[in-house]
Amino acid sequence: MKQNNWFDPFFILENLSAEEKLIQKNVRDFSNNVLRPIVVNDNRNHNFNKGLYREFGKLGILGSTVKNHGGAGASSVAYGLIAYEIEKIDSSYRSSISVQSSLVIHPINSFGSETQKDKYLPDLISGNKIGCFGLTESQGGSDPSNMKTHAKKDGDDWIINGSKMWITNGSIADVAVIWAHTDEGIRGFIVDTKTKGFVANKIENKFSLRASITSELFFDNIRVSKDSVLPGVIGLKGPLSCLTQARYGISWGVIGAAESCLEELLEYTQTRILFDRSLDENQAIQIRLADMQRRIVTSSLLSYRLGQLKDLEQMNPTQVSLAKWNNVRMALDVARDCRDMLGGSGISAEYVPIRHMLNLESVVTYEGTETIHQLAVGRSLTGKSAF
Ligand code: TGC
Ligand code: FAD
Repeated sequence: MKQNNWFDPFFILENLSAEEKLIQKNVRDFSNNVLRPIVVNDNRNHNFNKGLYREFGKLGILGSTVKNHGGAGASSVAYGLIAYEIEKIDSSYRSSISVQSSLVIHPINSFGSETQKDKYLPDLISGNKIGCFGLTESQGGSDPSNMKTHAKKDGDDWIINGSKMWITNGSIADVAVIWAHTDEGIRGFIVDTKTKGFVANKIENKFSLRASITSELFFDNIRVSKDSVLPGVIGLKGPLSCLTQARYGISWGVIGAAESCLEELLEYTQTRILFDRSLDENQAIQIRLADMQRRIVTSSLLSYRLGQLKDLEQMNPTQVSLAKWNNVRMALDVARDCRDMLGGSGISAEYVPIRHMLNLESVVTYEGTETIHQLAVGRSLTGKSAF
C-alpha cells in the first residue's frame, strides 16, 4: 500500500506526465530560490520587481500553453501547476503570471491578427514586455457591460476616452489590452502605454496583494491606429472568455496558498505545548486540521479534473465559476483558521497565514466576486439570470 501524503493522498501529482512533473519541479525550485527570499520585503514595501518578468519568461511560465511565438505549448494541467507553485509563495506573484498569460497573451493569441501576434507575443512570452488588462471601471466591476470607456472611429484611427480601476500592473505595463464600447459593440484594443493621453496611477495603501502593483488608468483622447483593435471578437464574450482562462488558473493557485498555511501550522501544532501536551494531541485541533486537509484535497481534485476537461476542450464557464468560488472560499477559510490556531503569533509577519489571508481577500473579489460566481451557478441551475 502506498504511503499517505497529506497534500496528495489521491496521487494526482504522482500521476502527472513527465513534462508536467518537470515543469512543476522547475517552478517549485524557482519559487523557493527566487521568490521565497524576497516575498516578505516585497509585501512590507509594497514592491514588485519588474525584472521578475524576464525570469518568468526564461522559465517558460508566461503564456505557457501557447504553441508558437516562443510559448512552451504546455498542457492546461501544467498551467495550473505553475499557478499552484507560485501562489504557495504569494498570490501577488501568481497574479502577475495570470494577467500576462490569461488576460494579455490569451486575447492577442485568440482574437489578434497575425501581425499583432508577431508584434506582441514574443516579447510578452519572454517577459521583455509587461501587459495589463483593463476591463473594470469605478462604477462597478461586477457589471462590465456598464463600462463608460468608449472608442470612436476617426478616419483610419480610433480615439479612446474613459478610465479603468483596479488594474493589475497598470503603472508598470508596456502594453494594455483595453476593452471599450464602440458603435459595433464592446471591442478590445492593444494600446502602447506610452501613447499620449494614457495616464496610470499606482493605488497605494493596500492591505492585500501588496507585492503586486494595482493602478487606475485614464484615457484622454488616446489616438490608436486601426491595427490596434483585436479583429477576432466583438461583445462582452471577448473579455469574459479571457476571465474564464484566468479563473481556471486561480482555482489551482489558491490551493498552493492554503497548503502553505497548513504546512506551517502542522509544524507549529507539533511543537506548541499547552496543558502539558502538544497542540496537535487535542481532538479539537485534529478535527480542524483534518477538515482543512479535506477541503484542500477536494479542491485539488476539482481543479485537476477541470484541467483535464480544459485539455479535452470540454471546460465550460459554469464549471469554472464553481471551481473559482469553491477553491477561493476554501483557501480563505483555511488561511483564517490557520491564523487562529497560531494564536498571537498568527498576526506576525513571521508566519505566512495572515499574508495569504489578506491576499485572498482580493482573490475572492477579483475575477468575479464570490456572489457573481454563485449567481452564475444559480443561473445555470434555474435558467434565470438574477444578477
Ligand atoms: P452575459 O449576457 O452573461 O454574457 C455576455 C456574452 O458573454 C458570454 N459569456 C462568456 N463567455 C466566455 N466565458 C464566460 N465566463 C462567459 N460569460 C458569459 C455569453 O455567452 C454572452 O455571449 P453572446 O455571444 O451571447 O453575446 O453577460 P452579463 O452582462 O449578464 O454578465 C454576466 C456576468 C455578471 C457573469 C459577467 O458580467 C461577469 O463575469 N462579471 C464579473 C466581472 C469580472 O469578473 N471582472 C474581472 C475583471 S479582470 C480581473 O479581475 C483581473 S484580476 C487580475 C489578477 O489576477 O491580478
Ligand atoms: P462591485 O461590483 O461594486 O461589487 C460590490 C459588492 O456587490 C460585492 O460584494 C459584489 O459581490 C456585490 N454584488 C455585485 N453585483 C451583485 C448582484 N447582482 N447581487 C448581489 N450582490 C452583488 N480588473 C481588471 O479589469 N483588471 C485587472 O487587472 C484587475 N486587477 C485587480 C486587482 C485587485 C487587487 C483587485 C482588488 C481588483 C482587480 N480588478 C481588476 C477588479 C476586480 O475585477 C473588481 O474589483 C471586481 O470585479 C468587483 O468589482 P467592484 O470592485 O467594482 O465591486
